[in-house]
Amino acid sequence: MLRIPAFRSLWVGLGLSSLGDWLGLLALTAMANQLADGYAARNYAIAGVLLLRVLPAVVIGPLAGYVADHMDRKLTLVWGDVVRGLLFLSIPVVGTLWWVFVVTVLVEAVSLVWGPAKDATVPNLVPAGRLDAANQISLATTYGSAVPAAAIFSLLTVVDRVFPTGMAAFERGAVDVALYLNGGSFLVSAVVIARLHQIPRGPAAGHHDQSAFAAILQGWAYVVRTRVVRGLVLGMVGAFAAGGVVVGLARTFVADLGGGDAGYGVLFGAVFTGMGLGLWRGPRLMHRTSRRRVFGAAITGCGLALFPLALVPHLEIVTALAVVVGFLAGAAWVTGLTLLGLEVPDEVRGRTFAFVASLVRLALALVLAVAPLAAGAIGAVAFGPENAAGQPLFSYRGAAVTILLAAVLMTAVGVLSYRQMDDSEGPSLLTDLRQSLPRSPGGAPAAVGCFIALEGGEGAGKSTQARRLEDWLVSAGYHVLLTHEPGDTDVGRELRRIVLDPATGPISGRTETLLYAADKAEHVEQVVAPALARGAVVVTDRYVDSTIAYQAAGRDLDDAEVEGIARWATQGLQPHLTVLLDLEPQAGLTRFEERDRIEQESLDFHERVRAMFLRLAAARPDRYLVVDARQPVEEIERRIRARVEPLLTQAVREPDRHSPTPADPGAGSTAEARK
Ligand code: Z5A
Repeated sequence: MLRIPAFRSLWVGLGLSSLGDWLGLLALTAMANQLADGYAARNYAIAGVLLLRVLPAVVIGPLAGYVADHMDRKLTLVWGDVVRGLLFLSIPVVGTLWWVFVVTVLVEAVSLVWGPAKDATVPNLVPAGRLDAANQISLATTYGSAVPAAAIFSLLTVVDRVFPTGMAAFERGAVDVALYLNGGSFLVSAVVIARLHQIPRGPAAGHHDQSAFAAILQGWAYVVRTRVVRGLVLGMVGAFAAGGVVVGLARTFVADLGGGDAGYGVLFGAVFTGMGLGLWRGPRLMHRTSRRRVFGAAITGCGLALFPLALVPHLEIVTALAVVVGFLAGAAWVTGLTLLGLEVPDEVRGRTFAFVASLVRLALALVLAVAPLAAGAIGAVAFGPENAAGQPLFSYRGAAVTILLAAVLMTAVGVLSYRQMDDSEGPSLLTDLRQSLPRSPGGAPAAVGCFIALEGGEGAGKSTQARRLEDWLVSAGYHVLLTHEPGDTDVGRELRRIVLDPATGPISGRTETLLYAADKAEHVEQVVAPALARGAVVVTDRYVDSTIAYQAAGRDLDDAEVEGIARWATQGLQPHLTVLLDLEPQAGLTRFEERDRIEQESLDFHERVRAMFLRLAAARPDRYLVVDARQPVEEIERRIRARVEPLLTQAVREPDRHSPTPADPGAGSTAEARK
């Protein structure tokens, strides 16, 4: 997508505006905290900022959509950025709480127009078929920029503390610097967008929003009638409400735990890092569980994680828990959105989305108003036996207690929505989740014998080292089987011909995977397993990692799926050691003149293969030896021997290497050469 220059420019503009937006939110809440006096007032000031961010959408959302549709789009985008930039720059200059509030409302109002104008522009810049991907990138950029914003904000506050003189020119130190940076990022974004000539002039055509009133009525009727959607909406609204409590009270909560603005920034970043991970990996992690179950379970889990978050008075633990809460919230969010898209029929989908969006904002606005009230009213709670200093053992301030209430709300909402939506009558949720967990890459090494695999790209020297290893082992009196993949069985030879002969021509990546898997199945069943059972040392030239590297990374297939197929084919049998001979593809390919089907692939293909080999090795250093294959043959051999030697305890060795054992009758030599 980013190879399309026009989209790339818009994306840069969006990234800068979003970064500025998040930085602004952090700076404004921190500033409100600085400008207000007293615990309750600080809570109100921060909640005021957050409330004013949400409220305009509820009140003027539909109007903003209308304005966006009826103004020149490019002007809207450029001036939207300029106005927001200037507004942010004015905050440190004016420096009063009421101006913070005014700017918050004005910035939000401008953003409400800017957003739809930007969304309407994307289809003009990218081909229709790539619109999905463009929207995904926009979403990831909008929310993902919260993480660098949090990092910048934390860094600024730390610098401010360590070198207070460095920011002496700014009245409120790091907060002012963040606001200037923020204003600047909007202005740069305006320049980037102004130079984009592909944006059509004039107002957007053919885009009409339904009135908020009709949307609410129709959406409401549909939601009330449909059980699943009811559960979904309940879950989303409940989750956002509970999330609003946490976000609204986070600054004072961090202060209660002894943290400052840097701690607040880190906590903020932790939630969004978790959320990003949840959006990205959450659904995949629970891929064997029905989406409806995942949704309810993730919200319940989120609620449960909020309990220790509220109760454990350590900022480090709270930050770690924030990642978990963010992850589960992200997983619930993306699952909820997908479910809305899938479960709600086309003709009411738009209205339902609009309904959920309004309801969520309303809920957010309500809790942002009520949470600080509750926190302020609760003040402090202390109970339990007194310690030596005469203080009660447990003592919590209003923010923690209110977050605890949010935990109760979120857990209850999660359970309720799970019950409304559960569609799997058979296995329990636990069984479902257990089956979804990523399994250890399948199986284990054999109990007898010793299994060594040599892996690496073309020309890395596997065959050379395999032969040398065999010679050394035989001379030491071990039963050795030297074998290779593909093609060391009758069926395998046929399969090898198909997959490697250039005359085969192009075949689908999946077909290729299955052909290699069939070769492996036969290889393990007929050759490897029987030799290991005899106590032999089996040295194989290539094994499962080759499939993950060539078929998954090379052919761009899902690595977990390809690995699953290969592990299934090999009955989970793993090598005791995999020796990876690492060599740049360019160097390896020059070691040959003739090229087979795979060797003919592009350099990029071989680079991906190499990266995957290295990744697999990095994940299990105990089971891998990575050797730089540019070294002399003898040096590589020495390193392999040193690593293999301690692994030979389970292998059968002849007392007198010149006399064959009864288990291997007839063999004058202990080597079984097969290649
Ligand atoms: N493949 C797959 O896609 N999926 C799978 O699951 C499996 C395989 C199992 C099998 O080809 C192809 O199948 C392979 C992956 C794919 N890709 N391709 N193409 P193969 O069995 O015909 O060949 P290979 O496994 O790729 O090995 P190779 O290309 O023959 O290279 P090698 O065994 O690593 O290297 P070598 O034969 O020992 O040495 C090559 C040359 O380099 C030779 O002249 C040596 O003298 C020289 N050499 C060796 N070591 C050195 C050092 N250290 N310095 C300098 N020169 C050296």
